[in-house]
Amino acid sequence: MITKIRDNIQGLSHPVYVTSPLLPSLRELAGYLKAIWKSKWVTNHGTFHGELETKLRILLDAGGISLFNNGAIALLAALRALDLPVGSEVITTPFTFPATPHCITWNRLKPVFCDIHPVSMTLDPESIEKAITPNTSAILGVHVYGIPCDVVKIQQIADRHNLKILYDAAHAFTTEVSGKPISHFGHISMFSFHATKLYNTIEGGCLAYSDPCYKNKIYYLRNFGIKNEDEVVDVGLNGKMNEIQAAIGLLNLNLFQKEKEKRLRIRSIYDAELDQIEGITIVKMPQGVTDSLQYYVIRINERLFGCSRNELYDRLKQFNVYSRKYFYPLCSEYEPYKDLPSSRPEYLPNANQIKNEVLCLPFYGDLGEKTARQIVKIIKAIRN
Ligand code: T4K
Repeated sequence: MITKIRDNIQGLSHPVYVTSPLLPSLRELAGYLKAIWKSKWVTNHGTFHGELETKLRILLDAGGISLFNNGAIALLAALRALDLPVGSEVITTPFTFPATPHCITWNRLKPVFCDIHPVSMTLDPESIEKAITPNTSAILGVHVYGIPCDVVKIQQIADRHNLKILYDAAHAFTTEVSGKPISHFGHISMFSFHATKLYNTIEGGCLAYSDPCYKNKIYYLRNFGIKNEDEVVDVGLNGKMNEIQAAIGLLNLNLFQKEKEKRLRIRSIYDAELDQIEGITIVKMPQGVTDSLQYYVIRINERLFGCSRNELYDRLKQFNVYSRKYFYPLCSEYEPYKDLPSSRPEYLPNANQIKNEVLCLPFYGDLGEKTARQIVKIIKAIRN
């Protein structure tokens, strides 16, 4: 397994990435494929699609669930479903994947970046308050790494200013806050089922909402606005999940709990070893929050650790460990957004600091406990 020796540190024999998709067995998948082939109903709200929507609605305890072909299109449709005035401002975080602000912009809305909390790394309620103008229509929070936004304070702010709340819960599948499912907060939540997510349909995602009024609206937005063969009632796009994706989703519903257990074991190895290293802070869930186990994130204090996050990231690669710097750079630094007034670094001090500290380590069930221990050894050796 171990092939390279550099500076007396043993590297991994093959590249190890930040994640690896959870896949059902080919034998089980073949059974589903046979059924799809037999029926010749391959997409457009098929049987497996319906079955998956029902099962997810129960699992996530949501009033309604609408499946999508990916998380970004789901988010795009969710913003549209909120009926926000064109050109109005949507307050969001710069510490996220580009899909978040892009969906705002595609809806002809204006993203306004707000700073994040120094510990939770989610939207800071105080910064939200300061960013509100008469043109603000909504708050789009991201439960980054599955850490919930300050949902209670955000609700209070939204109530005071009559704003809609949308949550990008791409990383927060099955997260609960004090026993309450994460999708119970805000008007609509988006979950991503991309291959890199703990629960996946290869590509896919869904919207979850409590108010049944969104069900029809989202249905039309997902399928060209088609109501029936004679009527098109909205400017919909094609966001439909196909039957093969839904079949993988059904099979992975049987696997994701086991995957969580395996990840818990990997997490405990990392926790036990990394907690003692000066300069490393392990990102942990706040009290009362169930961990979605989507990412294993550490923060590097360059002064105490002895090298920067970037140096650690580069050195790890030399040992076949491919960590990721999610979310560096900030979205506010990307070409389409860098000139926005809200992108100025002086308004986003926490985000600008945190972007240089975070590192997502390889984290998935099949990583193996031995490899996790070896990764820790490599990190310790790099530090010394
Ligand atoms: N909002 C947030 C907060 C998000 O994080 C995301 C997506 C979205 C919205 C949009 O949801 P989707 O439309 O994607 O459903 C990856 C994922 O593609 C993306 O879904 C995810 N967030 C983001 C954080 O990570 P990249 O560009 O980093 O992917 P990539 O291709 O570099 O893959 C990362 C690693 O995963 C690879 O180094 C190896 C492993 N991998 C990847 C793929 C695709 C595999 O082992 N097998 C694979 O098939 O974006």
